[in-house]
Amino acid sequence: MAACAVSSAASARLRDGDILVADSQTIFLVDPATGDRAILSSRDVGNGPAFVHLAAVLIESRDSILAVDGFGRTLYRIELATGDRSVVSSNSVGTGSIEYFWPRAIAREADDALLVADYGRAVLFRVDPATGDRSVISSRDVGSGTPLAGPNSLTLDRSGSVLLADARLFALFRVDPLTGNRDVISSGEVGAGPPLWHTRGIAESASGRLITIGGQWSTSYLPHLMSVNPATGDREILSSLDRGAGSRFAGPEDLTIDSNGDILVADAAWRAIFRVDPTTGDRELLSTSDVLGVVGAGPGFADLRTIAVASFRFPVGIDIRPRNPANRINLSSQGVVRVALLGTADFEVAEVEAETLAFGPAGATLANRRGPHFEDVNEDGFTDLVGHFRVQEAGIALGDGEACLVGETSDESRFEGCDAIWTLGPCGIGFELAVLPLPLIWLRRRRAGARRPIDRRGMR
Ligand SMILES: [Ca+2]
Repeated sequence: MAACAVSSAASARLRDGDILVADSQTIFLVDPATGDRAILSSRDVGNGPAFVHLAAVLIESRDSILAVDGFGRTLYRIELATGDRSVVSSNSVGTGSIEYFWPRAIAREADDALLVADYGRAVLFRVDPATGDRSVISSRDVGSGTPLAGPNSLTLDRSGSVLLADARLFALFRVDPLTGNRDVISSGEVGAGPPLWHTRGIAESASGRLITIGGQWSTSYLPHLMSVNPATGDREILSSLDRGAGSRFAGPEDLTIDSNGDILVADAAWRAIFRVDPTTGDRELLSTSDVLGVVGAGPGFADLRTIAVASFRFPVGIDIRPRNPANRINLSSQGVVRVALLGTADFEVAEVEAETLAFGPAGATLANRRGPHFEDVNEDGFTDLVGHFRVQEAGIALGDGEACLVGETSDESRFEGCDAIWTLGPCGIGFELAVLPLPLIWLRRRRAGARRPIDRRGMR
């Protein structure tokens, strides 16, 4: 146990943004700021059955995580304080009509039920975390649509649908969690663009696009990140040898997206974690101790299999356009939208760090230099924080039904509040552009006192 003294993260509690990665037989905690690595659970750290070949990890709380052992055919719970491992579900713990063969992916539903994708069985299970009992949600015999062949990654989208990457079919699926019905989101037959290839890893970006990994080092179709439109299945390469700066990928195995919207990629061949800019595709080394160099201290990785990131934003109330129930947002407006962050007995808005406030998918920061002001907009006796955010910086898209405000308090707790919105198209103007001759538009805008040129961003 001597080696553990320097490398184990005894009495660890997860903080927002903490990164967890797993080698076949070791789970690491990685500091997102420094890249420092510590072993949370392994043959030498923590008691309980030894891992055989880990495939996925899931953050359960600040104090515990779940891990899927693919070859071990077991779902474990790991206590972070000790690294101790206990069996949550296996072929001998919990019941089910079909046995695990090669479970490889895990996600958690809103009611805490677990979803486990079995690559070997081509089955999606729902697992009771208390009893370990498993039921089949989707398989060749359950649910309609193209049968799965080799599901190896899964996540839930904001509506609660299951998103799943199939490494044998080179396809992304959406699975209805109630019926098990399967829709192909993108594949050789669905969607245009560069092909999916040995698909692995899946995550939903802040803008709603799906990010997955494709390509292989040993082929001419080199490893890359693919960005997929979830409505059309259309694909574009987001980061690759030809797109984005930084060290190329060698063997990316899994990805996740942190609360800043950055894509975190576990590369097994480089034994490195990359942080990828979702806009430029630029790749930055976040943690490694191998041929690419040294970023972060602590034991090195051996054969990175999977990656997850902690996200613990606590919910708060906001009111977009306070006292205005319609919450209309004119997307072509050059103006600002007022957003009130609602104080409560448990949440004092005076504790909020104003510069951390970010509104909308693109994270607009406060528009006015003087910062927010404080008033009780809903007259409940608790002071609220009112800020202004530029519509053009918020990244809200036509048809979005809600917008969210995130931020941090002075003790670095992160919070998030969302409110319904009603987007107005490329403004009244966008519609008129399509039907009115240009001089008339010019006249109307002059009459309206508009001095700015027509905003082309609003014309899509
Ligand atoms: Ca109030």
